[in-house]
Amino acid sequence: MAEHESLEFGKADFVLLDSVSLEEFMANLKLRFEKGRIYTYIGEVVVSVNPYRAMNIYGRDTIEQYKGRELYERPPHLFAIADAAYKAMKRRNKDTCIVISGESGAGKTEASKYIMQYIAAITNPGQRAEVERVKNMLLKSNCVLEAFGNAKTNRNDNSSRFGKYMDINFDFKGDPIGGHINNYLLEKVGGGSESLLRSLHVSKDPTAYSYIKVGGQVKVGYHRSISALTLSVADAMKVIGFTPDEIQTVYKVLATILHLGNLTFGVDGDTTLIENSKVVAVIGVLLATKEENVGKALLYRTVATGRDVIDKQHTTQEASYGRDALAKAMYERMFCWIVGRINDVIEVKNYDAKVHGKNTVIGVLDIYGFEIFQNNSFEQFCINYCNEKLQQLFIQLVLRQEQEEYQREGIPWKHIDYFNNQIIVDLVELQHKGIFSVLDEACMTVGKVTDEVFLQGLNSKLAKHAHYTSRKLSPTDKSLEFDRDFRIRHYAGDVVYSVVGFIDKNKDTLFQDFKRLLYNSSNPVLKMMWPEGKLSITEVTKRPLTAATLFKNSMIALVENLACKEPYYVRCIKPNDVKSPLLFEYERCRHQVEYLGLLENVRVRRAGFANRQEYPRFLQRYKMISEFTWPNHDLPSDKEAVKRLVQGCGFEHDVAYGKTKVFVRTPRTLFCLEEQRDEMVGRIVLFLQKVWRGTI
Ligand code: AD9
Ligand code: MG
Repeated sequence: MAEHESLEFGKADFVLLDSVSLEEFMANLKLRFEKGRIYTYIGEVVVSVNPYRAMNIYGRDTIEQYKGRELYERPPHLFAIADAAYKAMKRRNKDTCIVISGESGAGKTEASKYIMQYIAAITNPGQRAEVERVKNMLLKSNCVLEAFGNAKTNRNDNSSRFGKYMDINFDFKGDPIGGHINNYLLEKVGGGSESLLRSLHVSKDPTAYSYIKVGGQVKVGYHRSISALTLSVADAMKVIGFTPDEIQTVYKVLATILHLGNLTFGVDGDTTLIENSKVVAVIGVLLATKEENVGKALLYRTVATGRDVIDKQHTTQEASYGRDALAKAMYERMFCWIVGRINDVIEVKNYDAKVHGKNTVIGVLDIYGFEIFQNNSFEQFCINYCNEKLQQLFIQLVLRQEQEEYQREGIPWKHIDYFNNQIIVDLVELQHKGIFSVLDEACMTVGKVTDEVFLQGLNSKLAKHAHYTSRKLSPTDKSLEFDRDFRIRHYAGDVVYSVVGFIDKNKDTLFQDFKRLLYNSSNPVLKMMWPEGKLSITEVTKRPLTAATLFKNSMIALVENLACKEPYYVRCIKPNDVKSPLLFEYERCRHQVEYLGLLENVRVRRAGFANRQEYPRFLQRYKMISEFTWPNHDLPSDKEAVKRLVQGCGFEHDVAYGKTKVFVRTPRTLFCLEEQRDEMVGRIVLFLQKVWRGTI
């Protein structure tokens, strides 16, 4: 029996469940996980459970099994979805995207890597050198971005601290010719790693740097899994085309950041001063700028008052704040610069659409998953908002796509309801009333604004919102602190956010003096990272957009971009919190199944049709099981021939005939067809062998 029908491994498609209940769904998910079947379909959606162990299912032989096949012909796999996206792109000239979602540690990044590997493996059969080069760049760029953009959190040892959307462009032959990466919000606070230091050769003693405290909480994290600049990453950078100077500059930026963390400030009378001036000298050398300029930027701020420009001295507190902001900004800027350089190298070149036809795209989205920490701040708020947006897109597209196809093909359809999370998306992003707007407003307020003022703003604007609360609005709720916390009821669960730091993180608070300092460096690479340092103090008038607004705009653009592509989904589930390959924590998994809306997904799918295929394709695959169609039919159309075939098998009740496609309601029918086909193919082969041997 084919594996997809074997009861031992459960149902390969949740649509096949005898009845759609949470219990049945969970029982199937658990059984399959325990049997090492980590992938299961809901129609064309792949549900994946993180196995937390190496699986022997990604090799060359497996790739060969999935190449060019239809989804239901093989056991569920990421490769099948990658192949489906690729086929849609190649056969139908469609731009497609693969959206990978799930909470932190659920396996999104791993999935995105397997998908990329699959696409790389099945393309360029002609071994064209230029295509090989592009493929190599795309794969290598992943490794570099991960080195700088991932970090250990308490949820995931290799957590993506940035969101990544990567477009891969294909030529008319279906071979990759380039790509483009968009990155979203690099989180600037993290844990600590010793390996950074080793790789930087700055000091063998990690405790020598206050930004990195081994095993402890860190103020500012640059460590990423910064074994980052280990040789393999530097190598990958070299292959991508980073020059030795550029790589050196990256080292220097990282070293600067570490040294900055060690700077301490003190006072002498009215004067703020740097206590360890040797460090300033080191930073001066690293940044290729004068030591006194570094010192001045750290201690003073240039302000324009009317026509005068004066140097205003920082308090020690302001100076420490500036120092930390500089360190964070340098890391972020470097990361964006790296992405930009990679894009320069991988962008499509020399492709003339007039000659070669439109180039098509597969986008792969791997973004930070929904997360709840002990202390949730602005970063978690943005990350979780992003997940709300993607959930909204899923709702719209899964429904829209189904409905549109039935309409096009002239097949009747009944509507199924989802929990619609639009209300939460609005709570965050709505103009004037949304949380981002309230935050921006607080940041515009003249004078000293505090995070508490922001919280008061929220309380007054959102008092009646069903998904928002705070201690003021709900005085008996002891889990919320006065003047500090608010709680959002997200689609994926409740999260308490602390407002501490929201205002600072939202403003672009890097003093202009630092931008000028870096722009005036005699290291041209560093200078390039800070173009706005060119502006003199009197020229800087415009307030930069806030982090919230930038993030919101980038999310809206992302969703618009995804919405115009044909989407494929991977829904990742994290089976336990202890990274165990054996443990299926029932409650934890049930919660994810619920908030991901997987059950509704099954219902929509069952109400509709599990499979649809164009008539000629259907015939080509199954014609051998009917005497009317084998080896050829003499009916007026392929549609008529398919009707005869289906009648002959007794499946009419399960099938509808659209204009260009036949729709099969349940996967079981499809599996039956597959089995009959297997049997016939077997018989035909046997027959041919006999003919060959002369025994017939
Ligand atoms: V986060 O939102 O970036 O924090 P992800 O990306 O969802 O998260 P990731 O892909 O990094 O999670 O997976 C976490 C860990 O699970 C990996 O480091 C692997 O150790 C493990 N994992 C995930 N998927 C697989 C797999 N298919 N096979 C084996 C896996 N191990
Ligand atoms: Mg990740």
